[in-house]
Amino acid sequence: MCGIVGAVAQRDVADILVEGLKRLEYRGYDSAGVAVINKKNELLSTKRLGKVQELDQALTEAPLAGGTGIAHTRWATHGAPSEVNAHPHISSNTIAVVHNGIIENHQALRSQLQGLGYEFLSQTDTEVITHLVHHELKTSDSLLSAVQKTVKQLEGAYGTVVMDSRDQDNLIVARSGSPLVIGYGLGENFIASDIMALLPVTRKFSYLEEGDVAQISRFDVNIFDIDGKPVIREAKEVSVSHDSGDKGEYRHYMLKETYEQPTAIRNSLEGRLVAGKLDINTFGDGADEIFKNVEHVQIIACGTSYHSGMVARYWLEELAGVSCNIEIASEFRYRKSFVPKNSLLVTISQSGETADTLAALRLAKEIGYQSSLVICNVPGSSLVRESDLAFMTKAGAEIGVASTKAFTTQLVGLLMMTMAIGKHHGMSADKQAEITQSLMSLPAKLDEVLALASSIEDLAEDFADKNHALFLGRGDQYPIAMEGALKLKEISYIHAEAYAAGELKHGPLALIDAEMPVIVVAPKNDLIEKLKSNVEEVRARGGLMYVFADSDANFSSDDTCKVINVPVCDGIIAPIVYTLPLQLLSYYVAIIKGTDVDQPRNLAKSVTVE
Ligand code: HGA
Repeated sequence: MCGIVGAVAQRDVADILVEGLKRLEYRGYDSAGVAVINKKNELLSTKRLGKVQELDQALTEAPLAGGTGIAHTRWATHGAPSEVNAHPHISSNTIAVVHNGIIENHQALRSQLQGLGYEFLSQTDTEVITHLVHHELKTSDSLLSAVQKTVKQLEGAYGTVVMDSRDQDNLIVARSGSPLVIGYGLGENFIASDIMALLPVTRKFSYLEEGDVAQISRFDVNIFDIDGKPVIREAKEVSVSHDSGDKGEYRHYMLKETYEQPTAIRNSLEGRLVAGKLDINTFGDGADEIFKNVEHVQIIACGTSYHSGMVARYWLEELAGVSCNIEIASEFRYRKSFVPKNSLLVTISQSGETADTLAALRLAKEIGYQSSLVICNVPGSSLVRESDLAFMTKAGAEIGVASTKAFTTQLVGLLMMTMAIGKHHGMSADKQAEITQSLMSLPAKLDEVLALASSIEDLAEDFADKNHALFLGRGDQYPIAMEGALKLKEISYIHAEAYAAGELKHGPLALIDAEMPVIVVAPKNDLIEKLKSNVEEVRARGGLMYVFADSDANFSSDDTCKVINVPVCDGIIAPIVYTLPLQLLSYYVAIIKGTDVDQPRNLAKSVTVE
C-alpha cells in the first residue's frame, strides 16, 4: 500500500515521479503529492486530494523544476484523505518526507516534538518523522546520520524517503517492515516501493533489507545495515516481462487480467511438468529433501490468497494424505499456536510483501516450524527472500485491486505442491499423471469458460438493484464461493456472504427472500446430490438462484433458477475452472453499478501495512 517514488538526477524529475506514481496507483489512491529541490535549493511541493491524475493536472498547469525529488500516492491509515494529510510532509521548509507504514509510537513522539516547538499541520503519523529528522539534524553531521538516529526512535513499520532542500545531491531512505527498492540508472538513481514504478527508467534493482538505511546520490549508493555497518545488497536485472503494459483493448485491468488467465497458467506450468512429471526443483534447491520430511502443512494467508489456501487444504488432505491447517495471518501472528512435528509453513501472497503474512512467517521461524515455502507472484519480494522454498506464480503484473490471475495461478502452484508432498506420502504415479494431465488441460478449459462472458453479462442485470447476495458451495467449491462473494463485495459494493451449503439451515436460510439472490457453484461431483437438496431448501422459501453447473450435474432453468452451463472438467481442477465465471459476474455487476472496478473505494493492493 502507498506508493513511493524518488529520484536523484540531473534532468527534471517531476514527470518521472508522476509516471512512477501512476504505475503504483493500485497501491493507494486517496491523495498524491510530489516535492522537488530546485537549482536555488528551494523545496517545491504540490499535493492533491484524489487520484494521481489530479496531481498530474496540477503539475501540467504549474510544473515543478528540480533534479532531486520524492513522490507518494496515499492509502490513509492515520488521518482522513485530504490535501494536508497527503505526503510529502515538510518540516521547517527544508526536510521533506514520504512514508509507507505505520509509526505506532507517533502520539508520544508528537507530544515530545510539540514540546520542542514543532507545529504539526497534519493528522498523520508520518509527520513525526519529518520533524524528528529536522530536530536530529541540529546535532548531526549529515542527513544520513540524522535519519539513522531518527529511525532508532520509531516503533512500527516504515519505508521512508527523506530529502533536505539544502542538499540537492542525496536522498536518504530507510526500510523496516515496508519494502523499498533502489533502481540504478546512468548518472541518476532512484528509489521506489515497487520496481513497477521504475521500469520506464531502469531494469537494474536491489532490494533493501530490514533495518537498512541508504544514501542515494547520482553516482553512488551507500547502504548501511541495522547496526550502521556498510553492506552490499546485490543488484539484479529484471526482465521486461514484469512490465504491466497498459490495458490494451480492455476497459479495465481487471477484465484484461481475467482474460489473461489461460496464458498466466500456461506460463506457470511451462518447464515445470517435464515429460509428464513434476520438476521438484521448481520450488527451489533442496525442495525434495524438505518435502520428504513434511508431516503437516500450516497455510497462512490473507484475503483472496486465504481462499486459495483453503482449496489447498482439501487437496493436501485428500490427494496427498497430509494433515493441513489454514489460518488468517493477522490471527496467527498474535496468538500462541501449537506447532505439530515436522511442519511446513506455507505462506501465500501475490505481492510477497503482505505485512501480516510476513510477520507470521517470521514468527513461525521463531516458534519452531521446520521449513517454509511461499507461493508468490513477485520475485525478490520479502516473503520470497525469507522463505526456504518458493513457487513463483508467473501471472505477470496484476494491477486490478481485485485479484484474478494471481489467485488462479496460486491454485496451480498449490496443486503442484500437493503433488510434490504427496509423492512422499504414497500418492501413486497414476494419480500424479492424472493431476498433470488435468493441469495441462486447464488453459484450454479456461478459454471455454471465458466464452461464457456475454451470457454472464446478461445475468449481471439481475444484481444491479440488489443489496445482498449469498454464495453457496460444498467441498473444494466452498472456498470458491467465498472468493466469489469477496469479488462481488470488493468491486460492486454489494454485501455478499458465502456459506458451505450444509450450513444453510443453521442460520442463513432466515435471510432467503426474493431480494437475496443465491449463487451456487455446482460441478458434478460426489456432493452434488447433497447440494441439490440445499438448492431445494432455497427454492422452497422463494429464493432466486443462479446455478453455475456442468451438464452432468443436471440442473435445469425455470422461473426461480437460472442455470449457467460451465464446461465439464476434471474434478481436480474444478475449483480453478469455476472461479472465472464468478470473477466475470462481479465484474459485470460492477460495470452496471458504475463503480471504480480497478480501484475500488477504501481498498488498495499490496497490503504492506497491518
Ligand atoms: N501512515 C501513513 C502512511 C499510510 C500507508 O502506508 N498506507 O499504505 C499515512 O496514513 O499517511
